[in-house]
Amino acid sequence: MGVHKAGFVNIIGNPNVGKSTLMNAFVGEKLSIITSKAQTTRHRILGIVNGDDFQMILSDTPGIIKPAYELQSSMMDFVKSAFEDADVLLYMVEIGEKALKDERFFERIKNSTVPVLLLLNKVDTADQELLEEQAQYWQELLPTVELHPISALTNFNIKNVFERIIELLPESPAYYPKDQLTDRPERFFVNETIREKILIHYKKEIPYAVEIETEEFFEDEDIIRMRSVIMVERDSQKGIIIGHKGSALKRVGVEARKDLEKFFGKQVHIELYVKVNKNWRSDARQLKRFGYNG
Ligand SMILES: Nc1nc2c(ncn2[C@@H]2O[C@H](COP(=O)(O)OP(=O)(O)OP(=O)(O)O)[C@@H](O)[C@H]2O)c(=O)[nH]1
Ligand SMILES: [Mg+2]
Repeated sequence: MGVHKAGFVNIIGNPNVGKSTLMNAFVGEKLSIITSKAQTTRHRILGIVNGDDFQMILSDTPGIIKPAYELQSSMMDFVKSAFEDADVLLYMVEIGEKALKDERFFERIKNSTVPVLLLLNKVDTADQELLEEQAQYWQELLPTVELHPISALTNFNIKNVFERIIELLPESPAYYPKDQLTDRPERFFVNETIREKILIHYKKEIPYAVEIETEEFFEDEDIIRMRSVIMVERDSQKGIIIGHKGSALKRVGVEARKDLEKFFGKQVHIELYVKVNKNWRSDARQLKRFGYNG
């Protein structure tokens, strides 16, 4: 019998650098939604990769920002918790970026007592000269940290980083059953899939004012029936979400259904409706109900 390794591998970094793309690449499933907009991820989401002699428990986290309202503070609490229980930290930056938006987080990375891998992402967008310049910049800022250029999108260098993480994992029995992929229930993925479509199709503040709650989730033999409510903060936002004769909302429903059918491997029926929930983003009680309690 060889040794068994297991541990928490937490991905942190600025918004939009590719944290969720990396987690999905490692897990091989679309656990985290991905869009071109910042603040796509709002929660800490576990993605578990199991092998015979290892269990890698990845955490995807929200991008680091200076919080302006209660929801964002809760998002940053998820990031803080990811510092606290990490066995390995993956600090992700992207080509062209200059240091972390929040100095205190950056100091924590610098002074980390657990191994940190600095992942320079999106190298598919850089030529050799830019890549070398960026690598040098980061290596000077964080001289003790191991740097790996990667592309989470094209899988460049992903396998090497994966193997390096396994080397760094502590000797430990598994924390979760070996067939478990995530800590999140099915409804969470329904909510997130709908939110992804809203991030993609609506402009400006709308996606940030939206929260989803799946009220019903019934699994039959050959179909899953679900009903979800899209909450917005104001009446005017409700109209925008629904669109002319319901066309905008319908598009969200159709696209979410397609993704969820892939995710669950089953036919899906989804009913969507929109409700105004005034200022939910700043209401501690509401936030708690929606699972933002850090
Ligand atoms: N060219 C390129 N684009 C990438 C790469 N990795 C991610 N992206 C793109 O970058 C954007 C953001 O990706 P996400 O994975 O959502 O980034 P994130 O860090 O999780 O973002 P937040 O959750 O908002 O903090 C998406 O449009 C991705 O397709 C990469 O290696 N190369
Ligand atoms: Mg994300």
